[in-house]
Amino acid sequence: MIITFLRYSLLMTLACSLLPAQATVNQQTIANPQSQWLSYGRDYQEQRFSPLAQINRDNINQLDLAWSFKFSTARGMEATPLVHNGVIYISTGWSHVHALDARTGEQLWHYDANVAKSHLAKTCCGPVNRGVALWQGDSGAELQVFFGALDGRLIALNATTGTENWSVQTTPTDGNYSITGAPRVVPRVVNGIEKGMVIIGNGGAELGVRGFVSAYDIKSGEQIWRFYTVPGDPNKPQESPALEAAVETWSGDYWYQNGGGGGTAWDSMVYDPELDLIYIGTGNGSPWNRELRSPGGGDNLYLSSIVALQAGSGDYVWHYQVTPQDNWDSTATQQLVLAELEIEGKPRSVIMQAPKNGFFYVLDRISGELLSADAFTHITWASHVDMQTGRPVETKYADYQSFGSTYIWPSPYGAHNWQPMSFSSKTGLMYIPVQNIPGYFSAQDSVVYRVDRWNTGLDLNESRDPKELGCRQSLHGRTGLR
Ligand SMILES: [Ca+2]
Repeated sequence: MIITFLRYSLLMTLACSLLPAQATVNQQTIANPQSQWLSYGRDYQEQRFSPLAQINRDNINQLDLAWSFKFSTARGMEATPLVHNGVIYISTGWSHVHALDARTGEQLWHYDANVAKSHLAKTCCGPVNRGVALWQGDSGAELQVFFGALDGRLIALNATTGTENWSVQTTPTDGNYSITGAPRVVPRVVNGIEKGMVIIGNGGAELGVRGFVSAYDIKSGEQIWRFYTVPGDPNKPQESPALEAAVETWSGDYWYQNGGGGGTAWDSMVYDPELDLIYIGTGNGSPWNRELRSPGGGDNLYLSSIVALQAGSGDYVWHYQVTPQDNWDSTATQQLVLAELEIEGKPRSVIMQAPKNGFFYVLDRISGELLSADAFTHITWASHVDMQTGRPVETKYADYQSFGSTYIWPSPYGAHNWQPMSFSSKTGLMYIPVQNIPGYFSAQDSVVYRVDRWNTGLDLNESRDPKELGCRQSLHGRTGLR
Protein backbone atom coordinates (compact mmCIF):
# COMPACT_ATOMS: atom_id res chain seq x y z
CA MET A 1 0.00 0.00 0.00
CA ILE A 2 2.79 2.33 0.83
CA ILE A 3 4.15 1.88 -2.68
CA THR A 4 0.79 2.73 -4.15
CA PHE A 5 0.53 5.76 -1.95
CA LEU A 6 4.00 7.03 -2.75
CA ARG A 7 3.51 6.39 -6.41
CA TYR A 8 0.35 8.41 -6.21
CA SER A 9 1.95 11.22 -4.26
CA LEU A 10 4.98 11.37 -6.53
CA LEU A 11 2.77 11.44 -9.57
CA MET A 12 0.69 14.18 -8.08
CA THR A 13 3.68 16.31 -7.20
CA LEU A 14 5.11 15.73 -10.66
CA ALA A 15 1.79 16.56 -12.27
CA CYS A 16 1.49 19.68 -10.14
CA SER A 17 5.00 20.75 -11.06
CA LEU A 18 3.98 20.46 -14.68
CA LEU A 19 1.02 22.72 -14.14
CA PRO A 20 2.10 26.11 -12.89
CA ALA A 21 0.90 29.23 -14.69
CA GLN A 22 0.37 28.61 -18.40
CA ALA A 23 3.90 29.56 -19.35
CA THR A 24 4.43 31.32 -22.65
CA VAL A 25 7.28 29.70 -24.57
CA ASN A 26 9.63 32.57 -25.32
CA GLN A 27 13.17 33.75 -24.62
CA GLN A 28 12.50 34.29 -20.91
CA THR A 29 10.92 30.92 -20.21
CA ILE A 30 13.41 28.93 -22.31
CA ALA A 31 16.22 30.68 -20.41
CA ASN A 32 14.55 29.73 -17.10
CA PRO A 33 12.19 26.80 -17.71
CA GLN A 34 11.86 25.85 -13.99
CA SER A 35 9.87 22.59 -13.90
CA GLN A 36 9.31 22.49 -17.65
CA TRP A 37 11.57 21.26 -20.45
CA LEU A 38 11.04 23.73 -23.29
CA SER A 39 14.05 23.25 -25.58
CA TYR A 40 16.20 20.36 -26.79
CA GLY A 41 18.93 20.89 -24.19
CA ARG A 42 16.30 22.11 -21.63
CA ASP A 43 17.45 25.75 -21.66
CA TYR A 44 19.61 28.01 -23.83
CA GLN A 45 22.77 26.83 -22.10
CA GLU A 46 21.79 23.24 -22.93
CA GLN A 47 23.13 21.90 -19.63
CA ARG A 48 20.33 19.31 -19.38
CA PHE A 49 20.30 19.59 -15.60
CA SER A 50 16.86 19.10 -14.08
CA PRO A 51 16.22 21.02 -10.84
CA LEU A 52 13.29 18.73 -9.89
CA ALA A 53 13.97 17.21 -6.48
CA GLN A 54 10.90 15.21 -5.45
CA ILE A 55 12.43 12.01 -6.75
CA ASN A 56 15.61 11.33 -4.82
CA ARG A 57 17.89 8.51 -3.69
CA ASP A 58 15.59 7.68 -0.77
CA ASN A 59 12.41 7.12 -2.77
CA ILE A 60 13.53 6.24 -6.29
CA ASN A 61 13.23 2.53 -5.53
CA GLN A 62 9.52 3.05 -4.92
CA LEU A 63 8.79 4.49 -8.37
CA ASP A 64 6.43 2.38 -10.43
CA LEU A 65 5.00 2.46 -13.93
CA ALA A 66 2.20 5.00 -14.21
CA TRP A 67 1.42 4.53 -17.91
CA SER A 68 3.07 3.55 -21.15
CA PHE A 69 2.46 4.56 -24.76
CA LYS A 70 3.26 2.46 -27.82
CA PHE A 71 4.59 4.46 -30.76
CA SER A 72 3.94 3.52 -34.37
CA THR A 73 7.64 2.76 -34.81
CA ALA A 74 10.37 1.66 -32.44
CA ARG A 75 13.11 2.30 -34.94
CA GLY A 76 15.87 4.46 -33.51
CA MET A 77 14.25 6.33 -30.61
CA GLU A 78 16.72 9.21 -30.07
CA ALA A 79 14.46 12.16 -29.20
CA THR A 80 14.55 14.30 -26.09
CA PRO A 81 10.86 14.92 -25.23
CA LEU A 82 9.82 18.51 -24.49
CA VAL A 83 7.34 19.21 -21.67
CA HIS A 84 5.13 22.27 -21.59
CA ASN A 85 2.00 22.84 -19.46
CA GLY A 86 1.45 19.14 -18.85
CA VAL A 87 1.94 18.07 -22.48
CA ILE A 88 4.83 15.93 -23.76
CA TYR A 89 5.93 16.68 -27.33
CA ILE A 90 8.09 13.95 -28.82
CA SER A 91 9.30 12.95 -32.28
CA THR A 92 10.11 9.40 -33.35
CA GLY A 93 11.78 7.61 -36.21
CA TRP A 94 10.26 8.16 -39.66
CA SER A 95 9.40 11.77 -38.76
CA HIS A 96 6.34 11.33 -36.59
CA VAL A 97 5.44 13.79 -33.83
CA HIS A 98 3.18 12.96 -30.89
CA ALA A 99 1.59 15.16 -28.21
CA LEU A 100 0.76 13.20 -25.05
CA ASP A 101 -0.94 14.16 -21.81
CA ALA A 102 1.85 13.81 -19.24
CA ARG A 103 -0.54 12.70 -16.50
CA THR A 104 -2.37 9.94 -18.37
CA GLY A 105 -0.38 9.10 -21.50
CA GLU A 106 -3.41 9.94 -23.59
CA GLN A 107 -2.47 10.98 -27.11
CA LEU A 108 -3.69 14.49 -27.86
CA TRP A 109 -2.60 14.42 -31.48
CA HIS A 110 -0.22 12.69 -33.89
CA TYR A 111 1.45 14.05 -37.03
CA ASP A 112 3.05 11.89 -39.72
CA ALA A 113 5.30 13.71 -42.19
CA ASN A 114 4.80 10.78 -44.62
CA VAL A 115 8.45 10.55 -45.60
CA ALA A 116 9.03 8.20 -48.54
CA LYS A 117 10.57 5.00 -47.19
CA SER A 118 13.07 5.13 -50.07
CA HIS A 119 14.71 8.10 -48.33
CA LEU A 120 16.32 5.62 -45.95
CA ALA A 121 18.95 5.05 -48.67
CA LYS A 122 20.06 8.66 -48.18
CA THR A 123 20.71 8.31 -44.45
CA CYS A 124 23.83 7.14 -42.73
CA CYS A 125 22.28 5.81 -39.55
CA GLY A 126 18.58 5.17 -39.72
CA PRO A 127 15.40 7.29 -40.01
CA VAL A 128 15.89 8.80 -36.56
CA ASN A 129 14.83 12.17 -35.17
CA ARG A 130 16.23 13.79 -32.04
CA GLY A 131 13.44 16.17 -31.18
CA VAL A 132 11.24 19.19 -31.76
CA ALA A 133 11.33 22.88 -30.86
CA LEU A 134 8.54 24.93 -29.28
CA TRP A 135 7.91 28.66 -29.69
CA GLN A 136 5.14 31.10 -28.97
CA GLY A 137 6.86 34.47 -28.49
CA ASP A 138 4.00 36.71 -27.36
CA SER A 139 1.48 35.37 -24.87
CA GLY A 140 -1.36 35.91 -27.34
CA ALA A 141 0.41 34.19 -30.22
CA GLU A 142 -0.06 30.62 -31.35
CA LEU A 143 2.21 28.00 -29.81
CA GLN A 144 4.02 26.18 -32.60
CA VAL A 145 5.98 22.92 -32.79
CA PHE A 146 8.88 22.82 -35.27
CA PHE A 147 10.74 19.76 -36.45
CA GLY A 148 12.89 18.56 -39.32
CA ALA A 149 11.65 15.63 -41.41
CA LEU A 150 14.09 13.00 -42.63
CA ASP A 151 13.73 14.16 -46.26
CA GLY A 152 14.92 17.70 -45.47
CA ARG A 153 11.62 19.48 -44.83
CA LEU A 154 11.26 21.88 -41.90
CA ILE A 155 7.67 21.70 -40.66
CA ALA A 156 5.69 24.01 -38.33
CA LEU A 157 2.64 22.60 -36.52
CA ASN A 158 -0.05 24.12 -34.35
CA ALA A 159 0.85 22.78 -30.90
CA THR A 160 -2.79 22.48 -29.82
CA THR A 161 -4.16 20.61 -32.81
CA GLY A 162 -1.09 19.16 -34.55
CA THR A 163 -2.19 20.63 -37.88
CA GLU A 164 0.47 21.84 -40.30
CA ASN A 165 1.05 25.60 -40.50
CA TRP A 166 3.82 25.52 -43.07
CA SER A 167 6.44 23.23 -44.57
CA VAL A 168 9.59 24.19 -46.44
CA GLN A 169 12.19 22.06 -48.24
CA THR A 170 15.51 23.08 -46.66
CA THR A 171 17.81 20.79 -48.69
CA PRO A 172 18.39 20.21 -52.42
CA THR A 173 16.18 17.23 -53.30
CA ASP A 174 18.79 15.94 -55.75
CA GLY A 175 21.39 15.68 -52.96
CA ASN A 176 21.86 12.94 -50.38
CA TYR A 177 20.72 15.09 -47.47
CA SER A 178 18.72 14.10 -44.43
CA ILE A 179 17.61 15.79 -41.22
CA THR A 180 17.82 13.97 -37.89
CA GLY A 181 18.62 16.84 -35.50
CA ALA A 182 16.28 19.04 -33.49
CA PRO A 183 15.72 22.66 -34.57
CA ARG A 184 16.32 25.58 -32.21
CA VAL A 185 14.32 28.81 -32.11
CA VAL A 186 16.17 32.12 -31.81
CA PRO A 187 14.18 35.17 -30.70
CA ARG A 188 14.33 38.24 -32.91
CA VAL A 189 12.23 41.37 -32.76
CA VAL A 190 12.46 43.74 -35.73
CA ASN A 191 10.69 47.12 -35.48
CA GLY A 192 8.64 45.81 -32.58
CA ILE A 193 7.44 42.81 -34.58
CA GLU A 194 8.24 39.27 -33.52
CA LYS A 195 10.53 37.77 -36.17
CA GLY A 196 11.76 34.65 -34.43
CA MET A 197 13.86 32.26 -36.45
CA VAL A 198 14.03 28.48 -36.59
CA ILE A 199 17.58 27.17 -37.11
CA ILE A 200 18.07 23.76 -38.71
CA GLY A 201 21.05 21.77 -40.02
CA ASN A 202 21.29 18.49 -41.91
CA GLY A 203 23.29 15.29 -42.41
CA GLY A 204 24.67 13.24 -45.29
CA ALA A 205 28.46 13.63 -45.24
CA GLU A 206 29.14 9.92 -45.78
CA LEU A 207 27.25 10.02 -49.06
CA GLY A 208 28.84 13.27 -50.28
CA VAL A 209 27.06 16.56 -49.54
CA ARG A 210 28.01 20.15 -48.72
CA GLY A 211 27.00 20.95 -45.14
CA PHE A 212 25.05 24.04 -44.11
CA VAL A 213 22.72 25.46 -41.51
CA SER A 214 19.79 27.75 -42.31
CA ALA A 215 17.43 30.10 -40.51
CA TYR A 216 13.71 30.39 -41.32
CA ASP A 217 11.04 32.85 -40.22
CA ILE A 218 8.81 31.24 -37.58
CA LYS A 219 5.60 32.56 -39.13
CA SER A 220 6.13 32.25 -42.86
CA GLY A 221 8.86 29.63 -43.19
CA GLU A 222 10.78 32.08 -45.40
CA GLN A 223 14.56 31.54 -45.43
CA ILE A 224 16.45 34.35 -43.65
CA TRP A 225 20.06 33.17 -44.00
CA ARG A 226 22.25 30.16 -44.78
CA PHE A 227 25.78 29.40 -43.62
CA TYR A 228 27.78 26.83 -45.59
CA THR A 229 30.26 24.95 -43.44
CA VAL A 230 32.63 24.08 -46.31
CA PRO A 231 33.59 25.83 -49.56
CA GLY A 232 31.83 25.41 -52.89
CA ASP A 233 33.50 25.28 -56.32
CA PRO A 234 37.14 26.28 -55.63
CA ASN A 235 37.40 27.81 -59.11
CA LYS A 236 34.66 30.34 -58.40
CA PRO A 237 34.13 33.10 -55.81
CA GLN A 238 32.82 31.80 -52.49
CA GLU A 239 29.63 33.04 -50.82
CA SER A 240 31.40 34.89 -47.99
CA PRO A 241 34.81 36.07 -46.70
CA ALA A 242 34.71 33.19 -44.21
CA LEU A 243 34.46 30.70 -47.08
CA GLU A 244 37.16 32.55 -49.07
CA ALA A 245 39.41 31.93 -46.07
CA ALA A 246 38.23 28.33 -45.79
CA VAL A 247 38.85 27.41 -49.44
CA GLU A 248 42.56 28.21 -48.95
CA THR A 249 42.73 25.24 -46.57
CA TRP A 250 41.58 22.72 -49.18
CA SER A 251 43.48 21.39 -52.19
CA GLY A 252 42.31 20.06 -55.54
CA ASP A 253 38.61 19.90 -56.26
CA TYR A 254 37.84 16.25 -55.51
CA TRP A 255 35.49 17.24 -52.72
CA TYR A 256 33.57 19.61 -54.93
CA GLN A 257 33.32 17.19 -57.85
CA ASN A 258 32.12 14.40 -55.60
CA GLY A 259 29.10 15.75 -53.83
CA GLY A 260 30.65 18.26 -51.43
CA GLY A 261 33.19 18.18 -48.64
CA GLY A 262 30.83 17.18 -45.81
CA GLY A 263 30.95 19.18 -42.59
CA THR A 264 27.26 18.58 -41.98
CA ALA A 265 25.86 20.16 -38.79
CA TRP A 266 23.50 17.33 -37.93
CA ASP A 267 23.07 17.78 -34.21
CA SER A 268 24.38 20.50 -31.95
CA MET A 269 23.38 24.16 -32.17
CA VAL A 270 23.32 26.44 -29.14
CA TYR A 271 22.15 30.05 -28.82
CA ASP A 272 23.59 32.60 -26.39
CA PRO A 273 20.98 35.40 -25.94
CA GLU A 274 23.46 37.79 -24.27
CA LEU A 275 26.10 37.56 -26.98
CA ASP A 276 23.47 37.00 -29.70
CA LEU A 277 25.65 34.23 -31.12
CA ILE A 278 24.73 30.79 -32.42
CA TYR A 279 27.31 28.05 -31.99
CA ILE A 280 27.19 25.09 -34.34
CA GLY A 281 29.15 21.84 -34.31
CA THR A 282 30.23 20.64 -37.76
CA GLY A 283 30.73 17.13 -39.06
CA ASN A 284 33.39 14.98 -40.66
CA GLY A 285 35.03 15.29 -44.04
CA SER A 286 33.66 13.70 -47.17
CA PRO A 287 35.31 11.33 -47.93
CA TRP A 288 36.92 10.46 -44.59
CA ASN A 289 40.23 9.61 -46.28
CA ARG A 290 42.02 12.99 -46.38
CA GLU A 291 44.49 11.96 -49.09
CA LEU A 292 41.60 11.53 -51.50
CA ARG A 293 39.58 14.47 -50.18
CA SER A 294 42.34 17.06 -50.20
CA PRO A 295 45.45 15.39 -51.66
CA GLY A 296 47.79 18.32 -51.11
CA GLY A 297 47.01 18.57 -47.40
CA GLY A 298 45.29 21.41 -45.57
CA ASP A 299 43.09 21.65 -42.51
CA ASN A 300 39.87 21.65 -44.56
CA LEU A 301 37.92 24.34 -42.75
CA TYR A 302 35.31 24.29 -41.30
CA LEU A 303 35.18 20.51 -40.91
CA SER A 304 34.96 19.10 -37.40
CA SER A 305 34.77 22.54 -35.80
CA ILE A 306 32.86 24.64 -33.33
CA VAL A 307 31.75 27.73 -35.28
CA ALA A 308 30.24 30.89 -33.78
CA LEU A 309 27.79 32.82 -35.98
CA GLN A 310 25.95 36.13 -35.59
CA ALA A 311 22.39 35.06 -34.87
CA GLY A 312 20.75 37.75 -36.98
CA SER A 313 22.81 37.34 -40.13
CA GLY A 314 24.43 33.90 -39.93
CA ASP A 315 27.78 35.65 -40.45
CA TYR A 316 30.94 33.93 -39.22
CA VAL A 317 32.45 35.25 -35.95
CA TRP A 318 35.07 32.68 -34.86
CA HIS A 319 35.85 28.99 -35.10
CA TYR A 320 37.88 26.36 -33.33
CA GLN A 321 38.68 23.21 -35.28
CA VAL A 322 38.79 20.24 -32.90
CA THR A 323 40.10 17.86 -35.57
CA PRO A 324 42.18 19.51 -38.32
CA GLN A 325 42.59 17.35 -41.44
CA ASP A 326 39.86 14.95 -40.33
CA ASN A 327 40.84 11.43 -41.41
CA TRP A 328 38.68 9.36 -39.06
CA ASP A 329 35.01 10.49 -39.31
CA SER A 330 35.72 12.77 -36.35
CA THR A 331 32.64 14.93 -36.20
CA ALA A 332 32.36 17.84 -33.78
CA THR A 333 28.56 17.72 -33.89
CA GLN A 334 28.26 16.44 -30.34
CA GLN A 335 26.44 18.53 -27.74
CA LEU A 336 27.67 22.04 -26.99
CA VAL A 337 27.11 23.17 -23.41
CA LEU A 338 27.38 26.75 -22.15
CA ALA A 339 28.32 27.65 -18.58
CA GLU A 340 29.80 30.38 -16.42
CA LEU A 341 32.93 28.97 -14.74
CA GLU A 342 35.67 30.37 -12.58
CA ILE A 343 38.98 29.34 -14.11
CA GLU A 344 42.24 30.33 -12.42
CA GLY A 345 40.35 32.90 -10.37
CA LYS A 346 38.69 34.54 -13.36
CA PRO A 347 35.02 34.24 -14.36
CA ARG A 348 34.80 32.85 -17.88
CA SER A 349 31.86 32.39 -20.21
CA VAL A 350 32.66 29.00 -21.66
CA ILE A 351 31.44 26.52 -24.25
CA MET A 352 32.22 22.84 -23.71
CA GLN A 353 32.19 19.82 -25.98
CA ALA A 354 33.18 16.14 -25.87
CA PRO A 355 33.31 15.37 -29.61
CA LYS A 356 33.95 12.04 -31.27
CA ASN A 357 37.75 12.45 -31.16
CA GLY A 358 37.99 11.74 -27.40
CA PHE A 359 39.20 15.11 -26.07
CA PHE A 360 37.04 17.25 -23.78
CA TYR A 361 37.26 20.90 -24.82
CA VAL A 362 36.59 24.07 -22.82
CA LEU A 363 36.69 27.33 -24.80
CA ASP A 364 35.98 30.95 -24.01
CA ARG A 365 32.77 31.43 -25.99
CA ILE A 366 33.29 35.17 -26.48
CA SER A 367 36.67 34.85 -28.19
CA GLY A 368 36.98 31.17 -29.10
CA GLU A 369 40.18 30.89 -27.03
CA LEU A 370 41.01 27.31 -26.07
CA LEU A 371 41.15 26.95 -22.27
CA SER A 372 41.65 23.20 -21.90
CA ALA A 373 41.58 19.98 -23.92
CA ASP A 374 42.09 16.68 -22.10
CA ALA A 375 41.36 13.12 -23.16
CA PHE A 376 38.24 11.67 -21.54
CA THR A 377 38.83 8.11 -22.74
CA HIS A 378 41.41 5.88 -24.43
CA ILE A 379 42.79 7.58 -27.57
CA THR A 380 45.46 6.38 -30.02
CA TRP A 381 45.08 8.82 -32.94
CA ALA A 382 46.70 11.69 -31.00
CA SER A 383 48.90 11.87 -27.93
CA HIS A 384 47.57 15.21 -26.64
CA VAL A 385 46.45 18.68 -27.67
CA ASP A 386 49.28 21.22 -27.85
CA MET A 387 47.95 24.16 -25.84
CA GLN A 388 50.33 26.58 -27.59
CA THR A 389 49.00 25.82 -31.06
CA GLY A 390 45.58 24.46 -30.04
CA ARG A 391 46.19 21.50 -32.34
CA PRO A 392 46.15 17.77 -31.61
CA VAL A 393 49.52 16.01 -31.90
CA GLU A 394 48.93 13.00 -34.13
CA THR A 395 50.54 9.60 -33.55
CA LYS A 396 51.92 7.46 -36.38
CA TYR A 397 48.72 5.37 -36.31
CA ALA A 398 46.61 8.39 -37.19
CA ASP A 399 48.06 8.44 -40.70
CA TYR A 400 46.87 4.94 -41.58
CA GLN A 401 47.58 5.71 -45.24
CA SER A 402 51.34 5.55 -44.60
CA PHE A 403 51.37 3.39 -41.44
CA GLY A 404 49.11 0.74 -42.97
CA SER A 405 45.75 -0.66 -42.00
CA THR A 406 45.32 -0.45 -38.25
CA TYR A 407 43.02 -0.10 -35.29
CA ILE A 408 42.52 3.40 -34.00
CA TRP A 409 40.74 4.57 -30.84
CA PRO A 410 38.14 6.00 -30.99
CA SER A 411 36.19 4.45 -33.85
CA PRO A 412 33.88 6.27 -36.26
CA TYR A 413 31.15 5.62 -33.69
CA GLY A 414 33.03 8.20 -31.64
CA ALA A 415 34.25 8.29 -28.07
CA HIS A 416 31.00 10.20 -27.54
CA ASN A 417 28.22 10.59 -30.06
CA TRP A 418 24.62 11.92 -30.12
CA GLN A 419 23.73 10.57 -26.67
CA PRO A 420 23.36 13.80 -24.68
CA MET A 421 25.73 14.75 -21.89
CA SER A 422 24.74 16.83 -18.85
CA PHE A 423 26.48 19.45 -16.76
CA SER A 424 25.80 20.07 -13.07
CA SER A 425 26.74 23.48 -11.76
CA LYS A 426 26.30 21.96 -8.27
CA THR A 427 29.12 19.44 -8.69
CA GLY A 428 30.97 21.23 -11.49
CA LEU A 429 31.05 17.92 -13.36
CA MET A 430 30.13 17.01 -16.92
CA TYR A 431 28.42 13.62 -17.23
CA ILE A 432 29.41 12.09 -20.58
CA PRO A 433 28.11 8.82 -22.11
CA VAL A 434 31.44 7.40 -23.37
CA GLN A 435 32.03 4.66 -25.96
CA ASN A 436 35.41 2.92 -25.75
CA ILE A 437 35.43 1.24 -29.17
CA PRO A 438 38.28 0.97 -31.69
CA GLY A 439 37.80 1.27 -35.44
CA TYR A 440 39.76 -0.54 -38.14
CA PHE A 441 41.02 1.89 -40.76
CA SER A 442 42.06 0.56 -44.17
CA ALA A 443 42.62 3.20 -46.86
CA GLN A 444 41.54 2.87 -50.46
CA ASP A 445 44.07 4.26 -52.93
CA SER A 446 41.42 5.41 -55.34
CA VAL A 447 37.67 5.61 -55.27
CA VAL A 448 35.03 5.87 -57.94
CA TYR A 449 32.40 8.17 -56.49
CA ARG A 450 29.11 6.32 -56.25
CA VAL A 451 25.91 8.33 -56.03
CA ASP A 452 23.58 7.12 -53.26
CA ARG A 453 26.35 5.09 -51.61
CA TRP A 454 28.76 5.73 -48.80
CA ASN A 455 31.94 7.34 -50.12
CA THR A 456 34.52 7.26 -47.35
CA GLY A 457 37.76 6.33 -49.13
CA LEU A 458 38.12 3.42 -46.71
CA ASP A 459 37.57 -0.27 -47.31
CA LEU A 460 34.74 -0.81 -44.86
CA ASN A 461 34.66 -4.55 -45.65
CA GLU A 462 38.12 -4.75 -44.14
CA SER A 463 37.76 -5.30 -40.46
CA ARG A 464 39.25 -7.29 -37.67
CA ASP A 465 38.00 -8.62 -34.38
CA PRO A 466 39.46 -6.31 -31.72
CA LYS A 467 40.05 -9.36 -29.52
CA GLU A 468 42.85 -10.39 -31.91
CA LEU A 469 44.80 -7.42 -30.64
CA GLY A 470 44.56 -8.42 -27.03
CA CYS A 471 42.63 -5.17 -27.16
CA ARG A 472 43.86 -2.00 -25.53
CA GLN A 473 46.46 -3.36 -23.16
CA SER A 474 48.79 -4.55 -25.92
CA LEU A 475 48.25 -1.45 -27.97
CA HIS A 476 49.07 0.63 -24.91
CA GLY A 477 52.34 -1.22 -24.62
CA ARG A 478 53.11 -0.72 -28.27
CA THR A 479 52.37 2.93 -28.48
CA GLY A 480 53.51 4.08 -25.11
CA LEU A 481 50.51 6.35 -24.96
CA ARG A 482 49.02 7.16 -21.62
CA1 LIG B 1 30.02 10.68 -40.11
